[in-house]
Amino acid sequence: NGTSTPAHNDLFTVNSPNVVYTDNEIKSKYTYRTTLVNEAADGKLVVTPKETVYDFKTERKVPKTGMMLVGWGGNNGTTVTAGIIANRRRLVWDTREGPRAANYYGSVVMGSTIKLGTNANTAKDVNIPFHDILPMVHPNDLVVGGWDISGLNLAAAMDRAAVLEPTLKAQVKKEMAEMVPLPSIYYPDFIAANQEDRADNCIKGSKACIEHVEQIRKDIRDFKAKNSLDKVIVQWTANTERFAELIPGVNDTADNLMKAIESGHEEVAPSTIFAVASILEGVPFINGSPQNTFVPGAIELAEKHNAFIGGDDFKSGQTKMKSALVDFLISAGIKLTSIASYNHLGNNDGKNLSSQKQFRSKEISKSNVVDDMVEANTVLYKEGEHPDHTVVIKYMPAVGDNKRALDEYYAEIFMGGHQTISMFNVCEDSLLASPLIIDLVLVAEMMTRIKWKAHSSDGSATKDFKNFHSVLSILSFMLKAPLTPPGTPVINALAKQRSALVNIFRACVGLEAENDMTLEHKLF
Ligand code: NAI
Ligand code: DG6
Repeated sequence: NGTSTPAHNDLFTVNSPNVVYTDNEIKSKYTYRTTLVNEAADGKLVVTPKETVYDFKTERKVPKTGMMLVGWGGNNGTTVTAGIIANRRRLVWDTREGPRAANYYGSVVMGSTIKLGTNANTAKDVNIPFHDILPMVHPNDLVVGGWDISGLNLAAAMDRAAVLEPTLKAQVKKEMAEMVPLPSIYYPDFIAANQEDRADNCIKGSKACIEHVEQIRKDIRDFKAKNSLDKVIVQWTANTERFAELIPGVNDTADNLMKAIESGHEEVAPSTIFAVASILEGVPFINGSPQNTFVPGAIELAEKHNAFIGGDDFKSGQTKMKSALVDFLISAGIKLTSIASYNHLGNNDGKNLSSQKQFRSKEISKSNVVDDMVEANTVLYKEGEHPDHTVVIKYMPAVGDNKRALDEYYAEIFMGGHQTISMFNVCEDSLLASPLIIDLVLVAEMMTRIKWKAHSSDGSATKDFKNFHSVLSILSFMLKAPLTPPGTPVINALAKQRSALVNIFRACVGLEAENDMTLEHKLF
């Protein structure tokens, strides 16, 4: 269960004076080209190309990595765990449609490719698995553990989730039965009252306290030591909490948040306790649910400790489609005027979301996902103008994990005409979310091994190599409401999110950002 790879066996090497390989590192020099726009006194725009030269260095040793999930015994937690075991053991199982084999479909890292370049002889594109662009952890090597307020072992919890085929479950049952979630912290006011009957595995105390932070820190350290891990990543895939109230003096700064925890303030959520514990332990923490875990004080704490955080809310089925489709409509010059999004589901997530305060957290994260695309198109939309956007979620136990999402997109087209797109999207919730959990861990881990330095004459030079900003906005592709460093823009458009991820990784091996000009095929 988990191996340590001493050095990466590169699929390719870059032949350039800007790229140096040492035993331990890949070093690249990369020229980042942007465009600055100034408004002159006469109102005209003056546009100046800008270049900044960066050095990147990437650690080549792939660490033995642990993934600790909060909410391990839930639908996502059990499905991702069984999926990793099935892949590691290359399992094949029977279904009524024939045999099925383990795969990582739906993981951008494991299931998609990157164009490396053009074949020097045939001029055809050469594409490589995304996973091979940098020396990344393989998900089969992840050691999985975590916490849950429900004490069922993972085999029983997998049965409760009712997601996977019985023929697959039978093959992983023995291994999963030996996995038991650690007791967790449960503050009943933060999740729906209808979850109370599964809360049988709780650490004493029903509001924030420093002992809870210390217990979670100890759990992380013990897990790391027991499994001889180099690194651990913690991820929240537990129930959606209500939003915590933002109160000056309580959660507005790092110091106030720590004082609020010490004094047992009622507005500190369990997810924030996990975030604080991870930050203090120097372990990346990712929030896969929509609540405001990262209150300003938690973000400041992460910055202070140079720790990585990412969030919020996995972008799996309906919203992923939305962030691709709306980008297409608006970038095609079609004026989207309303989006009506309805979905019903019957899993425990849906049960929790049938409570108004928890639904409100999800409604917020699902509603803001088109803002950047609308704001960017000043031809179609006046300042402040926005398409109508409604989000409805209903709990229908019968459909279980097979969420049904119905969306109507209504748009104005040429000469007063209308285009209506109606979509029926069956999103097998946990099967779509599980690969995202893996991607978030793999990319977050990779980011802990990349350092940068700027050497430039425009004042942005840095003397020493540094980490990326604590808030890992590079994870946006997998998230509905991407957290970004304070004061920086949020990108929701799916293609832009992917392009940021791919191109930052390319820069680390000294390759130009992917562009689709293909001049080599257009100029003869
Ligand atoms: P689930 O309800 O099956 O699992 C959540 C688990 O968290 C449960 O086992 C519960 O006992 C546990 N839990 C609750 N509070 C806890 C705490 N304080 N500490 C430890 N464990 C705790 O839900 P599911 O389907 O696995 O989803 C998990 C989360 O991911 C939800 O918040 C959901 O909204 C979010 N999400 C799910 C997506 C999907 O497609 N499945 C996509 C986007 C977000
Ligand atoms: C229903 O909206 C419940 C939610 O937890 C979603 O299943 C989850 O957030 C995934 O949403 P989406 O919009 O990414 O499919």
